[in-house]
Amino acid sequence: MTNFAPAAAESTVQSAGAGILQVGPVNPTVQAVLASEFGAARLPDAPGEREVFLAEHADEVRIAVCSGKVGVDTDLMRRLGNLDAIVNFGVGYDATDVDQAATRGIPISNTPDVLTDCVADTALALYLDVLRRISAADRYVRRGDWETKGNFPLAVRASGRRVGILGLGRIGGAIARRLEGFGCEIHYHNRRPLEGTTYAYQDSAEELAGAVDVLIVAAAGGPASVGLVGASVLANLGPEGYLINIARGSVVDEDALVAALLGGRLGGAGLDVFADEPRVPSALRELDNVVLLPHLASGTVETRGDMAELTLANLRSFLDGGTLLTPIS
Ligand code: 8YV
Repeated sequence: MTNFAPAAAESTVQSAGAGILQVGPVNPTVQAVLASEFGAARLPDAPGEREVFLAEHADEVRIAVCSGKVGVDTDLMRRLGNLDAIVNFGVGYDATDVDQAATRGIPISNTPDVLTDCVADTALALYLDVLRRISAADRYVRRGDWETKGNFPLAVRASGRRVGILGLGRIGGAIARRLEGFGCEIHYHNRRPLEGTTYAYQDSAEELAGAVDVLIVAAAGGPASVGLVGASVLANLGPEGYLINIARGSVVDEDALVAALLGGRLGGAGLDVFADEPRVPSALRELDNVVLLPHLASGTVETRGDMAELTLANLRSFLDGGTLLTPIS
């Protein structure tokens, strides 16, 4: 690994034989430590340079460090024939070929728990914003419409609603607990009902949407959840219904969502994630009943710091003892 180009220009220390590769952009703290402490290389983004790099170094790579957004995909994993572990910054790892990793016995770590509160807070922020039209009202004031047009149109009540959580895991549960404080009636759908919860279980995403006023998507990304929220789910939510997504863009059929919003068949949406980030369908930008965020749910100084620490702790644990602290399963 000594021929690896260091991940940051200021890096001088090389840890010969560590075999650590940074794949795609990662959190700045993680990147700096990877370069300075471990002498890790960064996989070039440009296809030509990447090819040259892999031809020379692929077999030296033992540990790949990536973000949930880029991951280690099918082709790259195939090229890394001696890969021993994948250390993923973020709770979601759907950009990584999990099946290939499992087949080859390559463990993957993620960063659960430390981001649960911030992601749940963001879901609540979107919930309140979409139902009470906070961003739209802010635009109304800034445009001077309050002075020229009078009072802002009435919104709908956010407290006491029926809310469906699609994916009642750690983050879904934290969202539900927050909504209890708003007097909401919680329904959920998972692959199977959970023991020990009083929330109402619904057998499918469609049934969940039909039972609630607001559907909050908190399901993990990956092949099993692609397009889970499609036209039929949106139809069941209906023109008075709202969709919030803080999970992955892939869980929602984005074309069906845009069509439902444009056709007035859905009341509104609050979205932190999209099918092809950072590209957001231009039709959505025109709609006043839609709140759009740039995938920032975990984006606070404290949480990103905790995620960086946990990522590096996983890396050190694997280097020291061959085990990951927070493996995905
Ligand atoms: C991060 C996320 O923005 O953890 C996740 O799965 O979506 C976010 O917290 C992302 O992982 C950064 O790569």
